[in-house]
Amino acid sequence: MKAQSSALPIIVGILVVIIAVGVSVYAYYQYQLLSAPTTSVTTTSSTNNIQLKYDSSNKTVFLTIVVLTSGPAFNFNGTSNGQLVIYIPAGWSIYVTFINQQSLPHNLILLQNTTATPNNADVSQFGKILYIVGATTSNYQSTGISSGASDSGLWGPINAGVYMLVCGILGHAESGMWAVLVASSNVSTPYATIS
Ligand SMILES: [Cu+2]
Repeated sequence: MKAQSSALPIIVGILVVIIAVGVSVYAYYQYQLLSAPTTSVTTTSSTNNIQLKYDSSNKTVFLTIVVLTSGPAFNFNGTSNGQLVIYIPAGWSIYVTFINQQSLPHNLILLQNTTATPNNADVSQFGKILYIVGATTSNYQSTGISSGASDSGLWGPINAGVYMLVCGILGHAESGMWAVLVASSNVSTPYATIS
């Protein structure tokens, strides 16, 4: 009995350390995934914000969206259901790099959405498709990039508004594969948040 009672705090301590390390690695990985090389780097005032790389002279934000094998099945950078919100200055463009690490194909669409959340298997039923990476306007419902592949595109300039980033393959956005993009004149430095 004595050996058991003295071992318990050690086991609990080890578990706490393992969980803390795991959370830290996960947070750092998400930050890295949202970062891409560019000519200018700057900081934002809030420590909770994720800094994005951008080139202010070209009014371009560099965004890397990765479909991970960990986390929610239908995810962008490990997030789902609008958890990821990206803020850019109105009138700027996005150079997006889309990477799929899953065996299931996926694509990435900038949608001028008309509903707060996806409510149809076909993304064109709740918004207007503005830009696509990994598919075309005629095959986005079934076509994407395959495992390990990446594709990129320059989207914009993007007018002030609130948009959705979605996967266009039937049912994927409805299953959680969507994020939010806000273009606003109130934003001077691009950043992102994950709730
Ligand atoms: Cu998908």
